[in-house]
Amino acid sequence: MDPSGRQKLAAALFRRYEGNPILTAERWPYPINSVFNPGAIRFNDEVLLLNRVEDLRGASHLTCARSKNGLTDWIIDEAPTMKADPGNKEEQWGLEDPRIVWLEEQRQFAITYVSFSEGGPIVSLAITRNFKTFARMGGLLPPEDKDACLFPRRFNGRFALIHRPIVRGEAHIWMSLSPDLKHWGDNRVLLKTRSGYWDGARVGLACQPIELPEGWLLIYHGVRVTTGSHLYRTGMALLDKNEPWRVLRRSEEWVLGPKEPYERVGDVNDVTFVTGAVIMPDNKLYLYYGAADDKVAVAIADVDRVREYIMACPEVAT
Ligand code: BMA
Repeated sequence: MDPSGRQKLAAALFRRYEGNPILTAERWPYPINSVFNPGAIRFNDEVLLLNRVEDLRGASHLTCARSKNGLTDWIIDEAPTMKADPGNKEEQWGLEDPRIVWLEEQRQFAITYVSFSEGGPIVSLAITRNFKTFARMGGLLPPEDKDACLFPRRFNGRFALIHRPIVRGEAHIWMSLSPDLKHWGDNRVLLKTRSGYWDGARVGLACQPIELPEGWLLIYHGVRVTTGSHLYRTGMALLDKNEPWRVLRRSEEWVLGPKEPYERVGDVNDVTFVTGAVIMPDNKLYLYYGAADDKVAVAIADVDRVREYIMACPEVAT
């Protein structure tokens, strides 16, 4: 496929749900400032969003919302589902940006979220079966680290974590491996920022990795810094199925970026920040994202079109 054919496919890949935004502070069961950046998973035949909710002091906690069709009739927990523990220095300034994955071996859900510790943001892990009680497993790696998710299973005996530490001021996506979800090593850069591109300033994982016949679809955010704002957009890469530390392909262009008024204007303007994905029974990919850091929206793509698109993206030299 020539680049202009591919760019056409990229521009038409996602359709925004016409009822966006789907969750807002105005329609929340208790007083809050904003709701955004939700983890998403299918649970008991529903779509479950674990939302980042910013309270009226400016600290975040996590609250569940559930819907049968993933679009309307959301049932929202009446009180915070997972709150920061005030006695725990790891969580001093709240909990943010969860990603959810089903761990096949443990038969439980793993939630990787950002804890705001004394020393800066760190990636923490919690395990749950029911999204009511959560076993906290603590911080995984030193600050400053964000945008993390596990894969559903081990590779060559080890769990793999995608995350985004800041190293020498640079914000690339990394992968680390662990035999036990506690001791992490073999840290390596997975995907770098591309200077001059839309993802030149920062990159970070978006939602949980998605398994396709071709490999793991890595959806990520990229940032361009302009005189007016930080533009947060979404791109894709393809990782090897058995050795996900090998990047096979990467999109040149973004597939979702701030365009609609609810994405352009909010607490932080010009942000589309994807954190959750589900594949629905009709083979549609629903991407859930924070819009302008104060509401939740959803964009929908056909999984077969996504596969066609990522296979049309340039191969990455390894
Ligand atoms: C990132 C994170 C996200 C936020 C985004 C845009 O660094 O802090 O929580 O949505 O910036 O402001």
